Amino acid sequence: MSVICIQVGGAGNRIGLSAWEQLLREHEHCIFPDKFTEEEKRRRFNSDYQNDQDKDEKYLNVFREKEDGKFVPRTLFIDLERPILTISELSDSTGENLLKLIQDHESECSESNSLFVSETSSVLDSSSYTYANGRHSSRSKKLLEIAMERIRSLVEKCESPFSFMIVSSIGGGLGSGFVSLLMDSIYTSYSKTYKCAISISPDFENAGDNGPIEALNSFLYMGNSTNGWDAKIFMENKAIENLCKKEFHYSSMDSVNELISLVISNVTACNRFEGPLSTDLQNLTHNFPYPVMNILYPSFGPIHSSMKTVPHGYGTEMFTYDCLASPFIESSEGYTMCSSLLYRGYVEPRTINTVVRKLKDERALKFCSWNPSGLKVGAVFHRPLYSCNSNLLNMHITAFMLSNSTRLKSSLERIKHGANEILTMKSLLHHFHSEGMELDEITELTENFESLVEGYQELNAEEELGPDEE
Ligand SMILES: Nc1nc2c(ncn2[C@@H]2O[C@H](COP(=O)(O)OP(=O)(O)OP(=O)(O)O)[C@@H](O)[C@H]2O)c(=O)[nH]1
Ligand SMILES: [Mg+2]
Repeated sequence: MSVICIQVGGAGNRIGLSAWEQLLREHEHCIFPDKFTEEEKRRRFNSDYQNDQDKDEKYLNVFREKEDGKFVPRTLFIDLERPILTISELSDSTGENLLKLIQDHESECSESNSLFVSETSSVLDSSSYTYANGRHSSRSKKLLEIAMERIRSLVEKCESPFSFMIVSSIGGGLGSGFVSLLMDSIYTSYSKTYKCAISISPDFENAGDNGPIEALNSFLYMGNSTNGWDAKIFMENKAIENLCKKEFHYSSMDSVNELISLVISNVTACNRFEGPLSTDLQNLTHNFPYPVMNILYPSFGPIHSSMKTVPHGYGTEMFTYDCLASPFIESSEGYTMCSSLLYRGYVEPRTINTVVRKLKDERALKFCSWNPSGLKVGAVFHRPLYSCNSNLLNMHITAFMLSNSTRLKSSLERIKHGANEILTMKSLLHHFHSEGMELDEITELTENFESLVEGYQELNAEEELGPDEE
């Protein structure tokens, strides 16, 4: 199944670029076969583990081959202004190859095939800033019109069934308001297609004066979560920063974006690679006991500094426990409703079964009592590959997990707490109203958010009280 990945807003575009660099690195030998010797291919791409790897065409689910034999990512970059393409401090030659791929495409394609959607005509202000503006301004409506046309064109170029993925930071006006408008529009036009949003919650507690608005934007965006999209993969900048600080002893936007790009690499891995336990994006993110509570947080491991060497005797079990110990939301206790675990690299299914049994026996995942076996497992042959400038140590196996857990209640409570300051200030709500947002809409989104957070709180409370046994 092809994946059309749409990045929105400043953060969305930066993360998107980092993610596409990651995807290109993992398929570079197929896109630029002449640049690699057979030996390099074997070393970099684990081809020992897969027969006829060059003939594997699953990468065409994310890269499209054009009539002239060149490749282009199946993607759109949406922002009010066309982003300036720069590679991050952690990039290597793959980053440069990605820019060249994109620039070549842009110089040759017609406007209707451009990967960039922007609307710079009428208004001077280059920021939408609030959910209300991002969703309701005339500029956003124009942007939506162009975006939907381009999406149609991307869809027409999918030879196989396809799915949508949207990436944005939900603290920005565009990343929250415009994205919710776009999600509604995509839902209306492609109701049966699988759709998943990757939503990055900003660290609004440390965002200074913007903090309360960013929290309110996130609140309203999450309140729109009953919009028919199949799953929201949710993570917090602060938690990811802390993971960087813990292992690399520093954190930067690039290092945070690198870890987020690994989420995108992992959720699409089954659509791009073969494996001994095959599954796909839809299967990994689609077993919610309560359809409205369809939020998943990622965990990934091992996150080891490239300054280290691979610890001796490191096995599948340790990779798995490393993954569990590195959630991309601020950690708290909770009960898991359902989760999916994905191994990358060469792992024997027998070993996976042993580890999964151990996880269950040790109750390492603390499942809700009514769904003690809510774990799906997948495995693909190819591990993620890191840039030579990366902070991350290349490992021969990685583990990635998506979980829907009552742990998410703390994240939602944080957003609610941050947004409350404005929700109780009439003057600021009036400001949202003046940007085109009806008070009824604010009330509806508030109620949706409240019932979402209450859902997680109630399930957590029930488990704490109940006969908590598997
Ligand atoms: N992870 C990550 N977060 C970022 C990045 N840049 C900004 N952010 C966070 O995301 C929030 C939203 O910023 P943007 O993505 O620039 O906002 P936008 O979606 O473009 O929306 P407007 O500019 O308000 O129209 C910021 O407050 C930051 O907390 C980035 O590169 N990576
Ligand atoms: Mg912006």
